[in-house]
Amino acid sequence: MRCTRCRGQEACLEIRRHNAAYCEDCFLGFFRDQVARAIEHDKMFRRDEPVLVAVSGGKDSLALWDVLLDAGYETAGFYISLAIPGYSEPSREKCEVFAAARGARLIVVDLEQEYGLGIADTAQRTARAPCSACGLSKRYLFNKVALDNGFRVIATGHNLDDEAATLFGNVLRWQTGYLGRQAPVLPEEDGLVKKVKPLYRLAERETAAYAVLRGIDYIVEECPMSRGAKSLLYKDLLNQLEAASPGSKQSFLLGFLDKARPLFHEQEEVELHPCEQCGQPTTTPLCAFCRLRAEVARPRRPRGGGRRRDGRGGPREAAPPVHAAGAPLAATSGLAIPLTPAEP
Ligand code: Q46
Ligand code: ZN
Repeated sequence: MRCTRCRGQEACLEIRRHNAAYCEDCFLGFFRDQVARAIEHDKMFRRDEPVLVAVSGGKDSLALWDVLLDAGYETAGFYISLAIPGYSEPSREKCEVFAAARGARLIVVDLEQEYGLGIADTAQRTARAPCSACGLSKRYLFNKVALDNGFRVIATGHNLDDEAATLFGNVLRWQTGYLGRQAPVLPEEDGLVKKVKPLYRLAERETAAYAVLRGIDYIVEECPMSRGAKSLLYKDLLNQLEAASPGSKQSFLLGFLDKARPLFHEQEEVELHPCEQCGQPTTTPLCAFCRLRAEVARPRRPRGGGRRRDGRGGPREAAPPVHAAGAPLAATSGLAIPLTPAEP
């Protein structure tokens, strides 16, 4: 099959939702165009605005950082070490090697060493699922580190598959609050930096193809905590739909953003004020992150529910409600996707 763009070269990747197939050069051009289109169409950031890119060591975030560096944007990478055994070390190394090879700045925060919140340990010490503690910590640190380092925009590598799966999950449970906030751009507001997702028009296999063609060494293994995550099931279901009807994922997501999201977007203003402990914006006296730290620092009760000999004590108290908690559905897949076959 010939490339539908240049008509000269043999195509290496078919993109059925666009009714197109591209050679390597034209595919890279297509990928860059889609990112540029998202940045401009959704007014994500200007040429002169520095962007903090959240990187995990996976294909999506490193592809995003690469495409922005290549386009001449001023960026720094931001990696959070989650202290997940067998996963955090190699993923950090991928980010460090990527940054060093390009002479780019990488900011690293070690959640365990700096905040006492290694994800595996935090999940054990609290009643939380690991992804809940992880999502909460990431949201907090994205904002704090961006502000501390003079960035007003943070970009994440969420792709079309991630966003469609998140949307599917939110629709399945009619999470109207989350539906109102699902967007490729969340604007800056009182103490919160702007959050953008420049890859939301590109499928997961396209970010994998871009990473392979650009020689990016990314971590292929998924985070071990994502095993059994609902988002993976939703991605499978949407992939089946896409195989039978190319373009379904894209029309599901873009149609929602265009026609339905405004219906869920809450008009009511939420009042943010500084957390009494750390100063980050929150709706409660202490922010969720500070409450999580306090919960983890609390001495552990003895095994067996901690019931004392005098009969008092009893089972562990329920965890306090946490502002803006909830695990992100976007457990990124690190599948090494072959370049040639049609979409799954
Ligand atoms: S990194 Fe964190 Fe994901 Fe791992 S612990 Fe869950 S949320 S699965 S994107
Ligand atoms: Zn706080």
